[in-house]
Amino acid sequence: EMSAEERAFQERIDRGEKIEPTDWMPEGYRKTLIRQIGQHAHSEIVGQLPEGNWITRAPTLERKAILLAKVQDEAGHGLYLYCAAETLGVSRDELIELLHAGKMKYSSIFNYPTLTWADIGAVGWLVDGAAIMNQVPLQRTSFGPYSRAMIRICKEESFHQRQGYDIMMKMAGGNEAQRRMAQDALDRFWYPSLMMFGPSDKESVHSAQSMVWKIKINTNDELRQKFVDQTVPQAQYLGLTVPDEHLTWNEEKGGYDFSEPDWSEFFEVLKGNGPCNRERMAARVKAWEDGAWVRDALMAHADKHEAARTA
Ligand code: FAQ
Repeated sequence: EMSAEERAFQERIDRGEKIEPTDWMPEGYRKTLIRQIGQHAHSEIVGQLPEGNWITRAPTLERKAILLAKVQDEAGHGLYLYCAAETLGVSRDELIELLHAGKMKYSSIFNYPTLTWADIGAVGWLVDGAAIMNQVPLQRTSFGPYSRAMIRICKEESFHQRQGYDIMMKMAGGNEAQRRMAQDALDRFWYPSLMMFGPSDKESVHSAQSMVWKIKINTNDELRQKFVDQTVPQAQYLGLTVPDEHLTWNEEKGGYDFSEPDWSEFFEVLKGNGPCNRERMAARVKAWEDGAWVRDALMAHADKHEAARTA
C-alpha cells in the first residue's frame, strides 16, 4: 500500500518531473539510485584499466594521444557520477570502500582482457557503443543530477565510439594479419558486450520497479535488441563476421534474431570469477592505497588554511 507521500511522489514521476536531492523520496528509490549510479561510477573508473593497458603501446603518437584523452574522459565520468551519488547522502569514500570490499559491483565487461591493439578498437566500437545505447535514454532518467551527468557523458561517449570504429576500419582494411586481429577482437568482445545490458528481462530483479520510478527507461532486452540491430550493419561494413550462426534478419519484427550470451558465464563473472576480476580489484586497491599520502596532504593543507582563515 502506498502512503500519501509515496502517491504524490509517483504522480510527480508520472508527470515527467525531475526529482532533486532535497525533495522527499522513498527509501527504495534512494537505495536503487545509489546502487545504480555507484555501480556506474565504479565502472567508469575500473573501465580505465583495460584501455590504460595499451597507452604505452599504442601504434602511433596520434593514437596514443587519442587513447590518453579517452581514458582521461572516463575518469571524469566517474567523478561526475560519484558527485551525483553523493547528493543522495552517501560519500565517495564509502562507495569506494564498498567496491574494494566486494560489496558493490562494476560492469562485467571490464573483467575481460585487452590482448591486442584491435581490442582497443573493439572496446571503443562495442563497449562504448553499448554504453551509449544504455545511457542515451538515461538522459531522461527521473533523478535530476543523474540525468544531467548523462547528458554530458553521452557527448563524450559518442567521440569514444567513433574513435573505436576508426581503429576497426584501419585494422579491418589492413593486411591479412590485421584483419584477423580485428575479427578475433570482435569474436571475443561480442557476447561480453551483449551482457553489459544485464540479465534477460525475466531474470532482471530490479527492472520492473526501476521503470515505474523512471530510473530506467527501457528493459535490458529492449536495449540489447537495439544494440544488435545497430551493430550488425557496422560489422558488415567492416567486412567482419558477427560470431553467431543463428543471427538472421526477422522481417516481421524489423530486427535481428540472435543467440543469447552464455548467462552462466555472466553470473560467474558477477561472482568474481571472470578472467580479470582479481587483477582489476587488486589494481584499484593498490592505486587507492598508493594515493593515501596525496589525500592526507590535501586534507592537511585544507585544515591549515581553514585554521588560518578562522584565526
Ligand atoms: N555487470 O535487475 P538487474 C561504462 C547486476 S558503461 C555487472 O537487471 P539493474 C562506459 C545488477 O547490478 C558500463 N553487474 O539490474 C565505459 C544486479 O545486481 P545487484 C556501466 C550487472 O540495475 C566504456 C543484478 O545484476 N554502465 O562504464 C550487470 O536494473 C569504456 C540484476 O540485474 C552502467 O552502469 C553487468 N553488466 O540493470 C567506461 C549503466 N548487469 O546490484 C570505460 C547504468 C546487471 O542487485 C571504458 N546502469 N548486473 O547486486 C544500468 O543501466 C543498470 O544498472 C543495468 C542493470 C542495465 C546495468
